[in-house]
Amino acid sequence: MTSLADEARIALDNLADRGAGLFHPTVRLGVAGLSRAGKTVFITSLIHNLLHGGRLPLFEAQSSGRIKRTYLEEQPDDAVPRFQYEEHIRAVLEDRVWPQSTRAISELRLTIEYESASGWSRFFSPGKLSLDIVDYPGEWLLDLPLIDKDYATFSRESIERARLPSRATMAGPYLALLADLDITAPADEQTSGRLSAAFADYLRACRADTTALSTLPPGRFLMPGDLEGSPALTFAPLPVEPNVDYAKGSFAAVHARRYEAYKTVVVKPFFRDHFARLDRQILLVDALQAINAGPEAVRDLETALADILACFRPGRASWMGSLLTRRIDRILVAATKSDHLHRESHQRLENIVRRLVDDAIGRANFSGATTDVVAMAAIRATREASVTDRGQALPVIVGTPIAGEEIAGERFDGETETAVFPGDLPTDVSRVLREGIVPGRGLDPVTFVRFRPPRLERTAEGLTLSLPHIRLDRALEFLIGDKLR
Ligand SMILES: Nc1nc2c(ncn2[C@@H]2O[C@H](COP(=O)(O)OP(=O)(O)OP(=O)(O)O)[C@@H](O)[C@H]2O)c(=O)[nH]1
Ligand SMILES: [Mg+2]
Repeated sequence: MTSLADEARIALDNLADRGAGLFHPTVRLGVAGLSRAGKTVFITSLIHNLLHGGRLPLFEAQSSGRIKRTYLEEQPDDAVPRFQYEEHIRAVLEDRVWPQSTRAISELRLTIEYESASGWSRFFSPGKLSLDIVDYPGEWLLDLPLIDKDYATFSRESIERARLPSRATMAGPYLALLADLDITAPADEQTSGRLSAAFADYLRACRADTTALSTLPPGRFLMPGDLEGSPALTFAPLPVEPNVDYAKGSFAAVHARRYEAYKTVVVKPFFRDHFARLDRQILLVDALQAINAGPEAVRDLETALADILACFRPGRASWMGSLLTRRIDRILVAATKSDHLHRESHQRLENIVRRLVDDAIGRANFSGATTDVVAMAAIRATREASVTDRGQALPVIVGTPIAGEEIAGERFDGETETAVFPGDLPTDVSRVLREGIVPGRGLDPVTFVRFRPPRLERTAEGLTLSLPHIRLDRALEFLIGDKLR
């Protein structure tokens, strides 16, 4: 029933989108990425660079001077809050702090007026393209793969993962509760609450910086929003058998029902209202953090990315597939924060991420969609330099580490600029996947300190220059360049 209604609604939405599109072409750009991957920063920098004519040599429409005007417009969806661009950009430019982690969905429309590249189209009228961009908490993305998964499968996978060596300690309290539980006994709310809380605590522990694990559904357990404490969030994976009818009111039956409710009230609306209407997709990946945390984190990231990519082009037979009347025709996978590396390592980072998503892209049958991989930094917080050590020139990056960050026992105050030797990424990609980067073997972890956003230089006339970036222009050209011809 829900599904039929959903389909009708999507079809209508898409018709409305299309109808409007005839007069006024729009591109709905999905910005996906696990939490902290850099979505909000990417959107903020993209808007700023387009609004202020940033340095974007590889973005042809801009570099050739064909863009006449760029402005923010009222967004098309009344029920979605506006992306707080002004607030985010003020934080970055004036306070030099990064935007807060995102707690809810928001949207913005950016309109570009341009002159067509071909003389014939120019004859008619100047072109106009609206770009609708949606931002949301990265945790929610982890939920999409649940849509086509029943409770028994979700439980089996979650429990297997919780027992992995890297996770078993963090999952200890949850696994101990499971060991004492008779899943066929009548469910009581206290026990259910304890199970669900122990499971959520374990997911939160997995996400800490040092472990940096990625595969952590359900996403709302990490970022509950206004659903905190509701029954749809009060469940946990239990060791249920597939295809068994458990007695009504038993733990197994109650938790299975709540899992289904979670999918219906949380996951499906998110997919329906957002993902089913996208034209283009950028998937941001913070591979450096995973590489620094070790091979387990890298493999975990690989699994999470494969699950996510599969949702971009689901098969027609699935619930998700049945909703899609539009198809994403371009997917860019972007390794973010490459400003933590010296230029020499960018290609290696790109290769590593390409390797991570290659299988998934092959499997997901993206025929008809163009895919690409790029190493990027939406906001470049560092610049490159070299220092001479015993007659040898070493490449370094220079930036202002965030107050409290440490390298080799030295604590930074948030004001002092520092040169950091960024370390090398290995050329052998399979080695990263197998062993990670092992300290003390010539492959030191990429020294990982977080830097403050850059201080913007001013021209002699007092104008602030646009936000520096790495290959944001290449990303833009891939994502919307063809729509501005
Ligand atoms: N140096 C550098 N750091 C970045 C860049 N992009 C993101 N970061 C860092 O990564 C953090 C997370 O970026 P966000 O854009 O907030 O990430 P998000 O994907 O929106 O995260 P959620 O909202 O939690 O899902 C920031 O606070 C910065 O510390 C970048 O281009 N360069
Ligand atoms: Mg965000």
